[in-house]
Amino acid sequence: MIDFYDISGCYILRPWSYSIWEAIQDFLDGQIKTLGVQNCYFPMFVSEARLNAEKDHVEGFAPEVAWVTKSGDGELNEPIAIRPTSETIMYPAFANWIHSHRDLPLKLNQWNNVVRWEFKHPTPFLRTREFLWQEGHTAHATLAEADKEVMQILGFYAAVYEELLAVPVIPGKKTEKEKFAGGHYTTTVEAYIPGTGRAIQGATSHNLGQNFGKMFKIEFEDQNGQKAIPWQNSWGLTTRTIGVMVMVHSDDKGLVLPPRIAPIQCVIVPIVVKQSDAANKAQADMCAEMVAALGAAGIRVKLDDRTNYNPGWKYNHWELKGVPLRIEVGPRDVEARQARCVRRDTNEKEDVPMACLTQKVALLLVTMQHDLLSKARKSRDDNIVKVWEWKDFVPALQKGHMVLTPFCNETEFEELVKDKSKAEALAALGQETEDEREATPVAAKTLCIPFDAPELPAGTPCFVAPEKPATCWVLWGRSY
Ligand code: 87F
Repeated sequence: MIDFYDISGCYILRPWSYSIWEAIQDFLDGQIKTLGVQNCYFPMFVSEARLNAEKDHVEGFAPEVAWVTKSGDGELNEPIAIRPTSETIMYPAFANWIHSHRDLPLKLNQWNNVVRWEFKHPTPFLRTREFLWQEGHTAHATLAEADKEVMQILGFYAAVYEELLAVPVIPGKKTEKEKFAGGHYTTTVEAYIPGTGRAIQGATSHNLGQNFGKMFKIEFEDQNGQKAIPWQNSWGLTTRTIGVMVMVHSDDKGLVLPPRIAPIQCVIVPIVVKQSDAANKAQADMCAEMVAALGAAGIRVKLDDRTNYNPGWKYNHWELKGVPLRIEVGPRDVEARQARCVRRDTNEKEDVPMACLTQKVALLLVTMQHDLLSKARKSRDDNIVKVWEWKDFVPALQKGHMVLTPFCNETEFEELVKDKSKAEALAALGQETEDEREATPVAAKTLCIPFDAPELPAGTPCFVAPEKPATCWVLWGRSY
């Protein structure tokens, strides 16, 4: 999937992971185009003046911005930043392009790379200093239209996770503390990693309000001839998706790839023995017949007929890579015109007659896709607990759970929960402090206010400030 590189936080994406990214791109690109979004490309460099044009937005992020200060031996007249995101790069152009309500909606997207010079411990896919993503930026005449798009995009992101990657997600709204500071509100899809008991933000879709419009003087004349400021959205999904998928499905033998995303869905391994030339030919012919039939049915199939590796080595190799199905073809299988199919996720084996191989493989792939999602959903759901009182909160986190609580939804108390949960967890570990570069902090964060939350009975107290009434259910967790 990846290889290491001599700059901390940067990784090489090898073809096996890059082709997964291409499949995600194909899917999502098709979805956003149904909304009329167009792809484009803006420069990766941004001047200091532009980057700082919207203060709220850069504040807090400033330490992560990487700068180019030299060319060759000479200093540049002005340092140039490398994009961490493209709001400040794109919106001055929006101001030039938007004059009338007829210029709206404007819906642009870029598939590009961005750089965020983080100091927390890097992790392949999950936290890298350069990453690939798409960033969508749209402008609308009305708030209602912008609101609608925010949710449509969030639905596409949920579909990338659930339908392609077989990873269940929880859609919701970020609290004021966790939202994108430059915007109006932020929606998110949150995933859960059973192996570590941690949550992870999957992708975000923001309603930016009119904030950027004001800062960048984006104005249009509405249908009544009045000057108005458009309502903007921005939304992004990154190569982190691949990391989440790996963490959710893999086992001790290696990757387990959901069939829809697997670069190779089915590998055929002939079991070679000492036999007559005629028998060898019959075996090779049957393998070729299988490749042709499966390929014709649109199944991504590979024949591993390398002679310099034995079958056991090949089984291992393809298991490590996560190929969903292995088809073994031994001499007796050739005589019986059948083949042995082995599922990567369950190791279930089944002898399938040639006559129905294509149908059976297609069915197994669909079944496996479905089973991976169900299994992940069950372990996710088994790890969400409701907590009503503070005393049960940190113990639930310690067990690797995500915690749903009634909450007053005030930033002050969100900060209190963060501090208190950290202090209690460190005390339980017998530790005084935590390294601030820790990739996996012990404090609890709000993940989201789930859109699909249980009913909150009137008068329910806030779990951390019981003197206050709760206003919503909030999902908390230790996160990446
Ligand atoms: C790091 C440095 C400078 C995140 C940063 O979520 C600025 C930023 O604005 C920054 N890290 N952000 C927020 C990005 C918001 C938004 N941009 C478009 C997205 C999705 C895609």
